[in-house]
Amino acid sequence: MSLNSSRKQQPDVDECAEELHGCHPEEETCRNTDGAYECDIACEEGFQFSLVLRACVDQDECVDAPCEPGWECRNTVGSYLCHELPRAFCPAGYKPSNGSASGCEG
Ligand SMILES: [Ca+2]
Repeated sequence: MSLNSSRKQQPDVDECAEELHGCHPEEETCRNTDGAYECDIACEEGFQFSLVLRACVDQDECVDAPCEPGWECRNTVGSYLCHELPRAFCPAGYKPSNGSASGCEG
């Protein structure tokens, strides 16, 4: 039995969750991998570590749709903005709605 095959049979240990990692808590973020773990650069808020670039890059918060309905999300470097969308002018008895084709609902 080779070392490689015996390793595969062992369940992966999450060193990050178990606090078994050697990452520097203030400068690095522990990331569990299959059979090991890695220490990524800890990024400032609004940035995320890119495995491809090995650097902190802007996080696109808009993918999580953080703005209220009727507000448009615009990603910025290090943050994001919510812009209120122009509201439809609706006849009396109707209120603006983003879900309907006319932009109004009863
Ligand atoms: Ca951003």
